[in-house]
Amino acid sequence: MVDTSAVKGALRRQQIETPSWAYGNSGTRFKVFAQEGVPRTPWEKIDDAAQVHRFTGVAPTVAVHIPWDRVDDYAALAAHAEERGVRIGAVNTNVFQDDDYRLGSVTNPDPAVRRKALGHLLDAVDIMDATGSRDLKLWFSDGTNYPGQDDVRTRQDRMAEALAAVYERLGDGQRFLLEYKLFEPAFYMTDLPDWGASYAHCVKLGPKAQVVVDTGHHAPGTNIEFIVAFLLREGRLGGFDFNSRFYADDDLMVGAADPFQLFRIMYEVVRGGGYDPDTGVAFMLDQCHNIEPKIQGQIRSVMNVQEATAKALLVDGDALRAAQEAGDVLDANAVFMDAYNTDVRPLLAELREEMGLHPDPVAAYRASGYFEKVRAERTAGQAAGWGA
Ligand code: PSV
Ligand code: MN
Ligand code: MN
Repeated sequence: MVDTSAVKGALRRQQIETPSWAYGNSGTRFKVFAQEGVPRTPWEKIDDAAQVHRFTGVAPTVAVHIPWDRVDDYAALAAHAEERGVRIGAVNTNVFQDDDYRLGSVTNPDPAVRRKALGHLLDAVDIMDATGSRDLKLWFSDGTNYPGQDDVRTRQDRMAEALAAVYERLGDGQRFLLEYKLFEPAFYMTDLPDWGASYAHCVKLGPKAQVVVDTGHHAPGTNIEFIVAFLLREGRLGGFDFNSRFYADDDLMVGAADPFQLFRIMYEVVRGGGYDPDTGVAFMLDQCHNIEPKIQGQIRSVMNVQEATAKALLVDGDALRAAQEAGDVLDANAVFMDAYNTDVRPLLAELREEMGLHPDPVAAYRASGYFEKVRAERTAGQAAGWGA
């Protein structure tokens, strides 16, 4: 039997990080449907992120993305976050937007471009110093479109050199999370295409280099929970970028496409100790809300992660082990599925009330009038030319 008060205790201390870029106008490369009332500045993105925490109680940090969230004074931005009841989380780098990066950033054949990209990564660590962030998130769009376009091995050498320089620069209590992605924007070969490549670079460098698993960055059918179990066992799972995919890197709301997969992932996290206090596994969202309201989309996503976590915590470990050791395939599977099939929404509603929150965060947010208020302010500002 699973002790539900222990489950509630574990859920109470959950921390899910939301991304600043989810609050602004962003979307697919075909069309961004601009929404009224979205934040005009990094300060306003933090204001919106604070609402997600206010109504869920489990989203106390917000990731920033440089230069999208460039400000003059990052310590002031961190202070603004604290004032709103949240903190700045991971600093995300951006070496994929400038024309200079046509042939790559840190793996570019041109040493001047490589220096520029590395300079940006090192500047991002300065920002971490100012914000007090622990994590630097590194995602590279680097790769090639055509066989023979560039030398695969040499590009690995360039990648290793850049990562070593960033690693060197990390201070105490700082680490980098190295992301991988199968394809896009590079279509023939990506320089960090899978967890194995990220992992190998991290292992060479040391414990401050960790792998981040973006759930949208794998080939269809990939067993992501195996990757999670493996990385945790090796002490190299730095965290997640959660989102859903139906086809490619869709960046849809986590738990929308495949809630069962999310449950299986969270089960391996719990099983591997990744949910223990101070484990260092960062639970981040990396999503875009192109057609749905953004703050509500984030609240819904946070709730989806909570539901999957609750189900994972409800797996009866003793019963599961007993069935596994007895080689009872069907019983073992039944124990697992029992947890997945449990409706955890009443438990979460109860937990929220115990935390002093409304049991239905989406309804409470809608009733709060926050969005109507900021939409009026932000639209008036835009009309008067006071925008960012
Ligand atoms: C691009 O694929 C991407 O979605 C990566 O997952 C990054 O984490 C994110 O953009 C933000 O840079
Ligand atoms: Mn990501
Ligand atoms: Mn992505």
